[in-house]
Amino acid sequence: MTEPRGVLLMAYGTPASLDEVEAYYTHIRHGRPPTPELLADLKARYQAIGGVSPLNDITRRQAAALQARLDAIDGPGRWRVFLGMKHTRPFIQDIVREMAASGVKTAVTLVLAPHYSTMSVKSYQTAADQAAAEAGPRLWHVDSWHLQPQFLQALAERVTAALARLSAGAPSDGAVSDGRSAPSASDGTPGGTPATVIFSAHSLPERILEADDPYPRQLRETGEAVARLAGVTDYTFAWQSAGRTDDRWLGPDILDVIRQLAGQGRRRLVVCPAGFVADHLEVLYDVDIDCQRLAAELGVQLVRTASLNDDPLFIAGLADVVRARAARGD
Ligand code: FEC
Repeated sequence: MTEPRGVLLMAYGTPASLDEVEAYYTHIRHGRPPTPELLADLKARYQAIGGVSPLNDITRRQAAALQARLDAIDGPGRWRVFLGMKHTRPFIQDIVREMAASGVKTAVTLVLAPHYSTMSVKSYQTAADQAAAEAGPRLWHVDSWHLQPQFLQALAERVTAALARLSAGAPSDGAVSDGRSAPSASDGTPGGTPATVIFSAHSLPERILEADDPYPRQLRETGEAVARLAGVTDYTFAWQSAGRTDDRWLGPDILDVIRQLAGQGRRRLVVCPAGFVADHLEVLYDVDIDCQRLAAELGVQLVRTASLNDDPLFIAGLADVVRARAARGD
């Protein structure tokens, strides 16, 4: 029988309870414990989204769906999907050792983040490489998949659905709070106010630009391709969720972009967090609470695109990425 090929799926990870937030935050900060103020602020954000983030559950569902999709294509036993987290258990390093111990000789690695940066995808790969240096397996990295066709299609469908919600005058998750009536035309441009789509991703320290990091360009390419597929011409880009550090972070920040668009008379916005593939804190708090609060203050209707989570089209795209990387080999 052919030996099973491994897939090392890697994701950010989230604390399982509020008690674990301090250790998680310390890990994110490379071992430096947060100040009491920073810790309290982060715990308050988790509390605001219900106490814990759904990220770990969703990530596990994504891994199971990827395994099922690969089994459906290549038959059971050909692939074994392993899941490792960057900042919580099961850590990437432990999972790489588990893979080696279970006899996996070669594995494709895939980060659940579409855009490559030395400060994001590369740091997952380094964690995996360091562990694999001890006893294997041989790792074939996928650097980025920001133009994968099914991923783009799934995002475009969500943009179209979000625009329809605006056009249908759906309640904007609390954004229209000043009593004005919601837009009612179906072409997305009632009253002469076109809808604007904001494609966003997690900000990173600006120093990534010194080494010509592809991260900003790849977000732009994703947004342009999704806009084309969805037939959208009015769109822009923004960075969100910048860390609470002294670094200069990539801008413009999404809150400033919302203010600027409102200042130009835009009253209907769609936020498409294209850098993320699941519901988690940066989406459920930073967009659904922070951006919505500002939109409400400004009298702007704002709808967020639904997250990809374990959407079958998206998972089929990930399976294609894995198989293409394996077919390429060394
Ligand atoms: O739902 C959850 O509990 C986890 C949500 C979560 C995701 C996520 C994704 C990315 N991050 C990226 C970069 C940074 C950098 C720093 C940083 C800090 C935090 C903090 C929390 C947090 N991140 Fe995160 N990130 C998530 C959560 N992130 C919580 C700490 C508090 C705060 O600053 O808000 C700054 C580190 C430092 O202090 O030195 C840099 C990038 C992504 C998207 C790619 C990926 O998923 O890996 C890039 C999800």
